[in-house]
Amino acid sequence: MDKKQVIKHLETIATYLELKGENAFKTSAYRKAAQALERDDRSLNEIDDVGALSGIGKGTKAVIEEFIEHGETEVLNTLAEEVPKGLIPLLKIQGLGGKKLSRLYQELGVIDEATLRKACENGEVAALSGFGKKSVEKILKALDDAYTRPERLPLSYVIPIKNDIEARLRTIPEILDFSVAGSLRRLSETVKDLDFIIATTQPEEVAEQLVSLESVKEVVSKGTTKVTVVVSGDWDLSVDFRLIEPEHFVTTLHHFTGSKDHNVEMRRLAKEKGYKISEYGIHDNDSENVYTFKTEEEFFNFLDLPYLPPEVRESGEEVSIEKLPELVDLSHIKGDLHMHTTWSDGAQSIDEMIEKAQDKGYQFIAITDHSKFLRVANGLNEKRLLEQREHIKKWNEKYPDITVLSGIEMDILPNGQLDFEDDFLKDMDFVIASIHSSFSQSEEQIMSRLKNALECPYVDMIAHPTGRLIGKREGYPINYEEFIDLAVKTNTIIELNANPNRLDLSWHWLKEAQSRGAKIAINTDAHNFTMLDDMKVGVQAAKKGFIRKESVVNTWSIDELLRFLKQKKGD
Ligand code: DGT
Ligand code: CA
Ligand code: CA
Ligand code: ZN
Repeated sequence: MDKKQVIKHLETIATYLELKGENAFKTSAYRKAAQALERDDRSLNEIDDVGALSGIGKGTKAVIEEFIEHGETEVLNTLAEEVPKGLIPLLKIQGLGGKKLSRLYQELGVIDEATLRKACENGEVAALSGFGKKSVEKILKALDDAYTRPERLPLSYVIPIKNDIEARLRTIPEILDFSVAGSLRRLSETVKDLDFIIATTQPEEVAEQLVSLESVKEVVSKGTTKVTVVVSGDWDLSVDFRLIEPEHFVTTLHHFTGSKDHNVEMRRLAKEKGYKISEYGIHDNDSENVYTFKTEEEFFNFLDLPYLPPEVRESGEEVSIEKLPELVDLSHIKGDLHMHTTWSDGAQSIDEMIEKAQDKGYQFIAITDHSKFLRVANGLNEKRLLEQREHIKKWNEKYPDITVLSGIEMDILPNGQLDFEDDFLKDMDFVIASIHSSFSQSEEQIMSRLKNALECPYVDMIAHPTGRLIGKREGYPINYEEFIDLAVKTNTIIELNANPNRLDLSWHWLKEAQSRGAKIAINTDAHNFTMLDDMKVGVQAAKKGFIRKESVVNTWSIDELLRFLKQKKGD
């Protein structure tokens, strides 16, 4: 249980009360309590008595304590029974907050997607004061966007489903080995379906267990070599399981990892050498011999190739690369240069984040909370940032085995101004600049904002350079080449944001950035403990862009990194 979960719970109660049409006084008590927690710099564990915070009264204190102890509360459970279930997903529709939705519910009897559509189409919504024709159009468009399944599902949607399936597969004793394959194993940004390869000598038993997995909604086919099911969730997702005897596992895994283009090139290469590749192994052209392998590495080596990690198996070019350089690997990562704490909108305190980083064996991290412009995230002004710097300084003196950089994720304002003056920035250990506002500006305006940041000698890195959310938001328009070249010229680090929703810059442009001489940092932008683990996905995305170890600044030693940062400032 962390602070964010409590805050979210209180806000949910407020929203439900609002939907129900309760008086504003009651609603705002919960909002105020949530804000009080958000404003406080401590984590949940560090607050002895929540009732002592201004903004939290007796009633809300009791609710908070009940939630911390039981993970649920009587208040919300009761409200959840009173408010129609179909209203809740509608809260996510752009332009419909609790207040507006409450009126649609109270005045027009809207209780779910269908009734909302109907009320939009028959003119009832437009006739409601404060709504009008324009807002009806917007609502209908937003409904279409939210309820139409995209043809390909974003990575962030399928990763938890994959993890869940893997956890189940581990419990089936007849499964001797298994792996995800297909586009997800190659870390494509979006996927059509999931593919798993399973080694077993008892395919009937395994097939039986697969179709009875909890999340399975529909069985498309069930054989002894292949089982296809549809698993439910926000969207339906099809999953192919291939069942194969253990000796053919590696070649089957390679085959169904793809990509198709990679496989075509592999088959061409094998043919040149007098072989034929199939799921079952490598076959001699002029005899009955079939070679099988214990690892994919052996398989590649048999054809005189180095091990090609799944992420690079894409265009087919990878098969003919003369010498594959040492690509960045999770084991190379020595630190994380972008994370948030309870001082802004993170769930854990500075100390807690540092301890977690130590568990990961990191040599260094940067604490980079939001800056004052980002008020919704409780961004830090100069005064609070100075306080934070003091806190971190003391920490470093006490525990010298990990270096904690005093950083900031500073907003680049809509007019291009930076949120802090140079004079203030120059004493920070690590300055990130990023855009969180006015995404609809022209490419020219956006580029001029980025340029201001890049040209500031105290800005060390640009975070999530395009602002995209895979499958959800395109991001603001940037001129990639110009951005990369200016980053190189000014020695500014380009981030690969490892959050699976972002992967920003994308691997394609990272590859270009590396070839133009850019320095890259792979960071999680963690807002809680769990998100620190996104480093794994980030490194996979970097591999996909053929990013070498030395291009990634957080594979360097802390001394090397500090030298680089010092040089950049010009001292
Ligand atoms: P996706 O599902 O569109 O996101 O991308 P993949 O690569 O996962 O494609 P999928 O699921 O159709 O097939 C998995 C891999 O199996 C694919 O990358 C290449 C390999 N493969 C081998 N033989 C065939 C074949 O006959 N058809 C297809 N579609 N794939 C094949
Ligand atoms: Ca697939
Ligand atoms: Ca498939
Ligand atoms: Zn951030």
